[in-house]
Amino acid sequence: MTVRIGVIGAGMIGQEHIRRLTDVVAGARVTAVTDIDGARADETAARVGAATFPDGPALVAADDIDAVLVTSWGPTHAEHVLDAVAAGKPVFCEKPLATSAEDCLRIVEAERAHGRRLVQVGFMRRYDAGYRQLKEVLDGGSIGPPLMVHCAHRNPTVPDAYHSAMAAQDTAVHEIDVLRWMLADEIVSAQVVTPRSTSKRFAHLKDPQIMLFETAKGVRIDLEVFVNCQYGYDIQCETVGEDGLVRLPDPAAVGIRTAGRHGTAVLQDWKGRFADAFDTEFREWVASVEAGDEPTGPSAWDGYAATVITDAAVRSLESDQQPVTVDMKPRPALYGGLA
Ligand code: NAD
Ligand code: ISE
Repeated sequence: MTVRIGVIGAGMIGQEHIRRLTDVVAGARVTAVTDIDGARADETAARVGAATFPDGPALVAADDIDAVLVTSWGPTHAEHVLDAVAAGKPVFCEKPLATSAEDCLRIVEAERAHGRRLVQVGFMRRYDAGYRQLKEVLDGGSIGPPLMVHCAHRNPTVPDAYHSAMAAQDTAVHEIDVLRWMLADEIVSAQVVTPRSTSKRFAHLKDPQIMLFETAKGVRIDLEVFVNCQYGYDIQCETVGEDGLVRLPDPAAVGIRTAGRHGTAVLQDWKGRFADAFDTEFREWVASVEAGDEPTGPSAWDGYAATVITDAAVRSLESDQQPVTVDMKPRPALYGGLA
């Protein structure tokens, strides 16, 4: 069976995923596209031989769409995901699941009422080979119980619309998800402190930021988010345990020796850094839809948890930079235990 996918939002990542579903992932076809920019929807649909729909609700309701991909702006995610759940269709939603904890909980409740999982959230780092190796080492126990995690998330630059709260909501949210999964532990408090800001961007943007998280088991996480670091896209993660440490590998790159120097190029964006992770993420999601199984990737609950934790980080940043307790509801049985 070929899974017929309808895409809501044909912007930057929508185009990436449409290309991936068309050229890379077997067993899937993009058969419908909608975008509030009608010309963009028409041009994209024509390119892949899909139909154009006037809006999200019409696309979700169409009988010949098996599954839905939501890649529109964050504030619109909740309505499209809720429509898909109401129609009983599997839905892959790019992060964030929704922009408020209340909307995330509405999705969780709708899915619980449906009785099985339909929603997967686009936290692609769980599919990155390096993070998967990190988790294997932690689960294998060779470095002992984890005590501390040191991370950095650096972007060379960000668009003008990026504001200080987005360091947590848009950027650190990836570490928040992948560390909950990797450690199989819940984040219970968040604090954001700000060093001197870079002079390379607007004075109102607090960049870099240092985020400090604590887990239920007492693991301490420090995360540097620096989104105008200039030199490249750089993701670092080192976990220190009782008996050793494990570090995320840098992406493979040739070493170049020239003009008295030795070095490797640094990637410039998340598209290149996580290209393989995105491919694996969609292969596994399409396979689950094709088999009629529940998705195994990040759930609506994980989307809710990430939003509640980023809310706590933003409250810390915007108040007195003190630790803020994460106020999370009890986890429903539908979502099992922490992975
Ligand atoms: P974008 O602005 O480039 O594209 C969004 C598109 O959605 C636009 O074409 C817009 O016209 C359309 N749109 C908005 N609301 C719509 C609606 N209700 N119905 C139909 N079309 C609608 O944005 P983007 O950079 O592609 O980001 C989209 C989402 O993907 C965001 O939630 C973002 O956080 C997420 N994202 C994830 C990653 C990742 O690493 N996983 C990377 C980038 C973006
Ligand atoms: C962007 O939206 C992403 O999701 C990228 O993965 C992240 O690195 C970047 O900081 C965000 O702006």
